[in-house]
Amino acid sequence: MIKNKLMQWLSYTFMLITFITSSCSKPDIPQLSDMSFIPIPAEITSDEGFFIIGSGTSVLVINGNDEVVSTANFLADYINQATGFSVVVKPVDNRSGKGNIVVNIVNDESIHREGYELKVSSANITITATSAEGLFRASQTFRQMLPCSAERKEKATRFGLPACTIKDYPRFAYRGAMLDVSRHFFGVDVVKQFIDYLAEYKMNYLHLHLSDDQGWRIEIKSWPNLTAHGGKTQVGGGEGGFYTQEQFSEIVQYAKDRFITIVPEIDMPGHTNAALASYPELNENGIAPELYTGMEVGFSTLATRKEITYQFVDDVVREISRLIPGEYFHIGGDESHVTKKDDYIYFINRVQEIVASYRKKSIGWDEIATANMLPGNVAQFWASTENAQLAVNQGAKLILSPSSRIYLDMKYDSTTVLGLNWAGYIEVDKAYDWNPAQLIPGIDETHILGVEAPLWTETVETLDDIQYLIFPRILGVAEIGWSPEGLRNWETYQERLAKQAEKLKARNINFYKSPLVQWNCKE
Ligand code: TNX
Repeated sequence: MIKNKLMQWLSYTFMLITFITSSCSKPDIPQLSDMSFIPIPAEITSDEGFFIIGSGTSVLVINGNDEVVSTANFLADYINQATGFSVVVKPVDNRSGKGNIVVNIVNDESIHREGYELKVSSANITITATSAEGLFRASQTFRQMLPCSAERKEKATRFGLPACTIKDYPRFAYRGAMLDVSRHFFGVDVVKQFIDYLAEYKMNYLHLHLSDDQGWRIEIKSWPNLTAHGGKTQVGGGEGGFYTQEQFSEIVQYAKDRFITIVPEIDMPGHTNAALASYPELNENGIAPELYTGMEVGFSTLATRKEITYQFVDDVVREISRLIPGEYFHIGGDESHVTKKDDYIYFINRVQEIVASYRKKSIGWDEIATANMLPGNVAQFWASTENAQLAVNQGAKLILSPSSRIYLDMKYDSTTVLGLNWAGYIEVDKAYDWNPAQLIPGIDETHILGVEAPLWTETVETLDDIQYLIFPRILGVAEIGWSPEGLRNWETYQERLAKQAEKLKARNINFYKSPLVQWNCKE
């Protein structure tokens, strides 16, 4: 009897000790070298020690305005989603940061507006930045330090991070992607998802291709038939769709909260069949064509010598400009094969003036460099090096979207089912392994505003399709735009990309498992 009691007591004691030691024992601390950062930060140093994030950890904000505090919530959310904790953000006015994540907003001109320092030490984690934007970029780096299990939303309880110091800032001011919502329409939720993908890799512009031959996708109150008729179909004859101005504003705000600027594109004078079908007066012959659901390009043009055309452009630019805080309005200008050269130049010159009158700068595909570019306007290189040089000779900056490198609608190889191949096949290494400053003769870093990867959607119908074509190539584009050239090479990038696989899988992202990448994850 006594012996039994003793045995029982011993076993309870043993269970208690096991419980205490297991719940307080140090979690595995990952090695800094096992982590995969894309885009790779400018400077990473490994320090002594580690920090454990537990249920008592808070995010303390020093010197932060409301925007900083709400941005700090992203950081708390990443941790909470990963752990099931309820980490909170607290604005504080002192540095009582021990055991916490401290966000310190400083006035320091040596830190880039989007730059940050992220320091993990045994005492705490500090993020130093000059703005909410820098904090947001830092939060993405922090998110990439979380274990794969975090993305699987398994409640991982406490987890540790190795001590380190990361100093980071972007190479180019413009790091973007384009989504064509005209050839196939994508609703607000898909666009938000797309924005989340960009934010994660520190991209800061989303260009929305809002009109083309196959569909007009944004409500214009003064020209309602653009969407009532011109938004009714898409490639293949599906039902199409459009954003009301309220929905569009919701997208703009969602992007803004993630420090992404929306660049709206109204493609003109070509690529305008949907508008021409909606308003006969915009046509040279005054006759509206049928709606178009094919994939050919270059057959449509606005009537460039009719005044009504400029009233139309003015109304469209005015209504859209009011909805965007960003400085750029994209006027298209590509493949106007049925517009006479003189008419094209006359049109592009006038449209740039209209855009300027609403205090926006124009971006246009590289053909616009054949017109007179207004100061501050930007040419988007996609095909013609000659046009790119024309633009630079006029003092304009370039966004680089070389079709043979980063057109995300190009097939990976001959077996890819989705996509096109007019600019060649683009494997993951080809999309990554090029230097913007050495792409076009005579064009160097100082002429380049940044890079943008377009996703044209003639063959793309679902979020699953979008994922397959952008993942993983878009990660490479993000790194080209953000990271110092000296830190980039395919071999080490390939290893970092391989380590992202588990996280992509955990999030159910349908990505292309390129045979050039040794996919793995060390967890
Ligand atoms: C060319 S790139 C186009 C688009 C097509 C794309 C398909 C450019 C400025 N124009 O109209 O959708 O090819 O890859």
